[in-house]
Amino acid sequence: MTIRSILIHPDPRLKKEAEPITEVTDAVRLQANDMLATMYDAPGIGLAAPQIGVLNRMIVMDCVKEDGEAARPMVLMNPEVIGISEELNTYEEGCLSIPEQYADVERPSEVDVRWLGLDGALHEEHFTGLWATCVQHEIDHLNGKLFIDYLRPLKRQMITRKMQKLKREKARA
Ligand code: K1U
Ligand code: ZN
Repeated sequence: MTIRSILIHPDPRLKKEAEPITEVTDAVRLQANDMLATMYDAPGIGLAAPQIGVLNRMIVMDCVKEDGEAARPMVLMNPEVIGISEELNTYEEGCLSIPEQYADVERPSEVDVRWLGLDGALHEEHFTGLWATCVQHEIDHLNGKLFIDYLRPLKRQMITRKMQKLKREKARA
């Protein structure tokens, strides 16, 4: 298992639409293990393939936060939202590609999602709470969308400038 580096915004690879995965190969299984290891190491509750510079439609998640509750690592390929609740929920989101920046984002509070699993079968699940927020945030990554794209242009610009500065400082170090 390899911890992959996470791209920091702004990066053109974070703005691209990712390609569907057509077959569950050894390379795909390796990518899933690397992504889970990278997410837990960060630490984060989700990660999408474009964030490690791989432009395919794989996301991983584990939103179990309670101490003592069993972890639930999930790998979703080609995930599709097939139903949304009318009710909305606001959550202060963060992003591993936009470190230390947080903002309120409003999204449907519950979603139904269909995806291809590592077992080669199609799965469907109804997500609520943090899982619903996280799966929508990760699917956005597959479509080149970041949580800051929901913010007012001025706030988005401010965060982008902070990230440009952070990247310049990291490059110098
Ligand atoms: O996609 C990502 O960048 C990962 C991101 C997922 C996410 C967070 C919040 C709302 C929606 C989606 C993160 O995991 S940021 C880190 C984070 O939220 C966290 C880290 C450690 C413990 C608990 C949460
Ligand atoms: Zn993110």
